[in-house]
Amino acid sequence: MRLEPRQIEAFKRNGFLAGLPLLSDDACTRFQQRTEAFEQQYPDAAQWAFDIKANLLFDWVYEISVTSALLDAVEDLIGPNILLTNSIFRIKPPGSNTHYGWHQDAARIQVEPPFILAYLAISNATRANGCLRVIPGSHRTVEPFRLISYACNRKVARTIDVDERLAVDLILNKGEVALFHCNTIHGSGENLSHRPRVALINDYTPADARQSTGTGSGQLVRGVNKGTGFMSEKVPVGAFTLDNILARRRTLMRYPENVLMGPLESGEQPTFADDLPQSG
Ligand SMILES: O=C(O)CCC(=O)C(=O)O
Repeated sequence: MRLEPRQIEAFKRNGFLAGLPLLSDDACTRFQQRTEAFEQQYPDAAQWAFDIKANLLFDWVYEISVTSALLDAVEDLIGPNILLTNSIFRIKPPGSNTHYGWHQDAARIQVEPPFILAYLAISNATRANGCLRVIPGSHRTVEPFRLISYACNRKVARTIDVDERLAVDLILNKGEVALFHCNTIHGSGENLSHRPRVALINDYTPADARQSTGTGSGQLVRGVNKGTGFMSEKVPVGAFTLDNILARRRTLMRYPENVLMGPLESGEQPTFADDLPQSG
């Protein structure tokens, strides 16, 4: 599915494009069922396995992320050589107070040319369940931020000064996708509804991009990667296998400075959460 010139212009102007019907109902339902089955089977692992680079762990995350209609839209914004550099689950259970303060994803490590994010609405995203909110036009500059502690021993940036009156709610139907620039200020509130809000958020990076700090890595999902900036990652075979967990671990040890984990302090060793499944 190709974007129209007016949609590309709107993205350039506002830093986001919402409401693109790119995923089938079936694909979303299967995805949600697999998510729930994994949470039931591995309740402890879900916290880290659904976080950084889940696309290296689960073949079904990789598969939904390379849906051709979705990649067509991504290609229209960042060009033909595309890396999937991250997938994270963002699930807000009914009534949960999970919320995300205002931030820009490329605040700590800048990426040039910039990457884009795709919010895949696996369930409807509404005001009541804490849909994504964005500040139009905020993608042009990186704003001052502070660091806060986050799950899995991570630190994340939070933008200091945001005029919330400008915020736009990205209300989406199940199967719709919102695309936004890596510097678009965004955040979201609590889930006050009685249903889960389920989303997958993917980063798509031009293969010739470079990071301001460290070396990034990603799976080539379209075109070619000459390896000038981002290193190539393997495609997972199966879901949550030992091979996949070890491959993710090797990647995060070798290229620890990614936009989610941020730059290492001098002498700091990379840390990230994982665990090996217990053998029967
Ligand atoms: O899922 C959301 O509403 C926002 C998530 C987000 O911005 C993040 O994880 O950085």
